[in-house]
Amino acid sequence: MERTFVAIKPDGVKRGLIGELVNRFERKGYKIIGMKLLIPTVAQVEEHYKEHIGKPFYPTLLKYLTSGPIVAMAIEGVNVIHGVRQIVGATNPDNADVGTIRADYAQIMSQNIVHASDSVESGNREINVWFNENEIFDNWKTVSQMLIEEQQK
Ligand code: 3AN
Repeated sequence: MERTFVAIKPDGVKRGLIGELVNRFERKGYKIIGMKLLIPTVAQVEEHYKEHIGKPFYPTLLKYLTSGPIVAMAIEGVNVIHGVRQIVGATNPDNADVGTIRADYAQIMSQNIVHASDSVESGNREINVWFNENEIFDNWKTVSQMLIEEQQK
């Protein structure tokens, strides 16, 4: 079981796409173990995107992410890092496969609707940037988990 951090960025929230986007992850059977609406602080964005600080697009990225509320989510599932990135699509919406979130809802890379962690390590690190321990609720079973357990009996 892996964990990933997913954010619906301010453009997704402003366009009224929260339900649509959350649905993409829930219908796969992934488990949302943390979820909140918040306006990111500069410090949170710096911590989250520290590998991008200094890059030419960073000031735009910072302005974009602090421009309004985001939905921060911690999501758990089997191979969830890879699975969620498949659902999300390539960073540049122009290269994203049809049917992915970025192909369906975004036109430009600087407003690409969602973030999803790129590795197990990043997922755990990013969840810690956005959530306190007492904001993670993982002690319940999804239908998919119950089915897997049923098969393993
Ligand atoms: P991803 O979000 O697909 O993991 P990253 O981590 O490489 O992609 O980039 C983080 C965010 O920074 C992207 N979601 C995008 O908003 C922005 N970004 C990355 N590269 C560029 C670029 N070359 N030009 C403009 N924005 C970029």
